[in-house]
Order: sequence, then structure tokens, then C-alpha cells
Amino acid sequence: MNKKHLKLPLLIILIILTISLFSGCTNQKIELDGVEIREYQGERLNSINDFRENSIKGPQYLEKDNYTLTISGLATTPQYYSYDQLLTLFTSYTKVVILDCVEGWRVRILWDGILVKDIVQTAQPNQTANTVIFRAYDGYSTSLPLDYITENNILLAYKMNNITLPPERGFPFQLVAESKWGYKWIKWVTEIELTDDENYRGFWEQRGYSNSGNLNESFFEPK
Ligand SMILES: Nc1nc2c(c(=O)[nH]1)N[C@H]1C(S)=C(S)[C@@H](COP(=O)(O)O)O[C@H]1N2
Ligand SMILES: [Mo]
Repeated sequence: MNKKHLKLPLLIILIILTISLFSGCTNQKIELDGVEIREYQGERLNSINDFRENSIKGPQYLEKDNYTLTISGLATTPQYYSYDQLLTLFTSYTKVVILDCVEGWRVRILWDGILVKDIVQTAQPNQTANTVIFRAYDGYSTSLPLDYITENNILLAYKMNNITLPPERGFPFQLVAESKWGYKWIKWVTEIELTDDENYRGFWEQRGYSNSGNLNESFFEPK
């Protein structure tokens, strides 16, 4: 073959390489604002990149400066908190918790967050409030018993593996609903509503997933 004949195959290979580079053939990594830790107290942790993105409307991009968390419903003093207020007014806690999705994957992550019960207390819930409805920026919602949240010190997380939650993972806050299926781990939380409606059903619960969401039970509602 002379030089002229080599040019076309080379050009084709170059085009294929360029297309695959820009079309996601390469593993799409989330940009992080630091180095995530992968081990905590002798335990291996999963990576922020081990999650599968399966949110109802894809990743949401909330701005820290425009963010408000509303505490509403059956409460004497509804509250509105900015991102900075939440991180300065409330004590932070750390725990390693595994998220299990109904699709069959799980991730073990170190979470930093504030206690939902601390935030809720500042709104002075009525005696009749027994359920907490969480609402998110993408229209998603879910609910959990107030007792579950209080007794298990449930976190509203702002960091995972020591890094601020990236948009894809729920910035500014994801609920760490330990011992519950992944669909209870609401991301991009914007509202916490106190109610006496124990039968409220969130996005996936309306579509047949169990309202308790207990990991040790089937996620399909027993009929
Ligand atoms: N706002 C919102 N939160 C959500 C969802 C969603 O679609 N929207 N999906 C849930 C489901 S089904 C799972 S398994 C977890 C997964 O978290 P990840 O998307 O960060 O992997 O997020 C949960 N939180
Ligand atoms: Mo899920």
C-alpha cells in the first residue's frame, strides 16, 4: 500500500475515537469538590460514582444562595432556613449507612448531616403530628413516621465521603433513611411538612411500593 491508501483508514479511526470520547462511551465521572475518603474506622466505603442515576427527572441543579428549606404543616411556628443557617444553627453528626435500591444495587457511604428531629423541633410540632412528608425540587415526595425519624436520629445529609453532595447526589440535602429502601432517601429536599395523615403516599408509594419502605420487607405492598 502506498501512503495515499493509508490516509482514509486513519481518518476513519480518528473520527471514531473522537465520537466515542464525546458521547459517553467513556465512564462519566461526577466532578467532586475534593478527594472523597474510601475507608472509615477500618471499613471500606463505596464511591460517590458507584450510584446509579435513576431519578424521576434526572439530576437537579439547585443554587446554594437561592435555597430555602421550609418546615410547614401541623406546627406552631413554621420555619424557613437558608443553607448556611442549617449548617451553622444545627449540630452535625456522622455515620456510615448503606443505601439499598430496589433495583438491586447498594452503596456503603459515610454521611455528614444534621438531625431531622432537631430541625422539626424548632417549628414546635402539634401533638397530632405523627408523619413527616418530604418534598423535593423535582416534584418527588415521600413520607415517614415522626417516631421513626426521632428514635433513629435520621440525618439530612450535606456531605458524603467527606465531600459536599454533588448535584447528581442531591445537593444541598439527601435524607439518610437508614433501614428503608432507596426510594425513601429523598434528594434535593426543599420542604418538611408535619401531618397527621399516616396514609400519605409519595411518588413511588403511589405507584405500588410499600409505604413503610422497610428494607427487611418486600418493597411491593402486600395485597
Ligand atoms: N428528589 C428525588 N429523590 C430521590 C429520587 C428521585 O427520583 N427524586 N429517587 C430515589 C431512589 S429510587 C433512590 S434508589 C435514591 C438513589 O440515590 P441516587 O440517585 O443518588 O443514586 O434516591 C432516591 N431519592
Ligand atoms: Mo431506588
